Amino acid sequence: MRTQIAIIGSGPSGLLLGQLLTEAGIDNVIIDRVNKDYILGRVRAGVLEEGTVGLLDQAKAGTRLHAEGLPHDGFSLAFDGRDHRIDLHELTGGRRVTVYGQTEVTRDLMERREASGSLSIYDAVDVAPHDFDGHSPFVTYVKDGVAKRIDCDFIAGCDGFHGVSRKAVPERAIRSFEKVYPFGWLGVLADVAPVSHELIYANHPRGFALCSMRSATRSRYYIQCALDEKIENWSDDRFWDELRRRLPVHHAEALPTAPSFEKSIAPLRSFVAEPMRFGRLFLVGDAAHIVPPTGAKGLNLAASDVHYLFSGLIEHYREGSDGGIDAYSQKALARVWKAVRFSWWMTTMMHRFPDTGDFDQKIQEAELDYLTHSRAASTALAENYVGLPF
Ligand code: RFL
Ligand code: PHB
Repeated sequence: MRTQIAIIGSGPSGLLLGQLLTEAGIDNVIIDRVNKDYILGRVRAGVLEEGTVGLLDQAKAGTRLHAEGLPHDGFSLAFDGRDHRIDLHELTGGRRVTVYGQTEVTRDLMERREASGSLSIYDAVDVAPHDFDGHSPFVTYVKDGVAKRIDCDFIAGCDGFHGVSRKAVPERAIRSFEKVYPFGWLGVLADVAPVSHELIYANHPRGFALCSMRSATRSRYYIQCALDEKIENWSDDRFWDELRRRLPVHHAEALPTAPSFEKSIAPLRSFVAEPMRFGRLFLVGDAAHIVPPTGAKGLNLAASDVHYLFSGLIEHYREGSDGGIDAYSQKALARVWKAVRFSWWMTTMMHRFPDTGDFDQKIQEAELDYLTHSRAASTALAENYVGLPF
């Protein structure tokens, strides 16, 4: 088989890139090692920047998002038993974020792809990119026991942190930067009304907590937990009790609860691989970088990578110029590092670190006090949270 762009990975970055290319008339094939239901079963991001929403519109996958997504004009930083509202809308001259689950983004993109007739191959085994250093790259995989090959012009490695694309690059050609945090997030999803109509990021002596949502009737909550915590030790009752303890009293008393239908623990990590292009292979999204979820940036960074790569590919096919492709890595990384910094900063400010001494604790308190009382500091937070320009 032959295509113009072979896309490894059918997560949000692969699907978004694929749909933008399809809409632009550029042939592409998506190959994933798991099936659609497995991908749709992953509960992850919930907050979309305006730029991400714009790209989903461009991919003609934004209709349901506009009907069902929840526009948020602000969020709360809770500490010292009180809420401190960050007014995103006012501080950024009218910008906002949209709360709409990654699962729904993925579903909308998959439906759009199916309607447009572009090919996706699921349950592919041993997917591997080849010869991206030369002019004739290809991807091999095994499907139903039969070895297959897709020849292409370019390969987009959209296969997440544990994918094959980054690993296919010779070690000497890639440099990685990593920070692993000494805690994780225990998250639950429950069909119950959110405790507040806006997100609450809480810093508490017992650890961080986040109150988020998926809709007016579905809530997503997280609490900071130890890395060796076992999910089976967390009954729903224990989770709700611990969450209540970390919230200001008025929220704790008002917290509606219900049986959870998803519960999982995610470790927190910052990771960047440089560069993001190796000949005719491009790394996109989590394949190239990971941020801790505190700033809600992972999915949005995947979207901005897609924007830069898509623009470069359009320039290549329509104008015969490789300027955009050549600039991809540098442009994407400039934005990635700012989001890595922001996510690290928010994580550091909002969590309790096991080895924090009295001095570090006082610095954290001073930072929160400054942030919530200085318009300049609140503005810096707000402009990063709503998303820096592409
Ligand atoms: P994905 O979503 O991991 O998709 C990669 C796809 O590649 C496939 N794959 C392979 N296919 C073929 N061969 C192989 N060898 C393969 N290996 C893997 C996989 O099956 C999969 O389908 O990467 P992508 O597309 O780059 O998307 C990135 C986002 O998923 C990620 O950044 C976000 O979920 C991060 N994130 C958040 N981001 C936000 O912008 N806002 C948030 O509020 C937010 N909250 C979160 C998050 C991530 C979390 N976890 C669990 C990591 C909250 C959490 C708890
Ligand atoms: C979520 O709703 O899953 C969510 C929201 C905000 C974050 C991280 C996750 O910062």
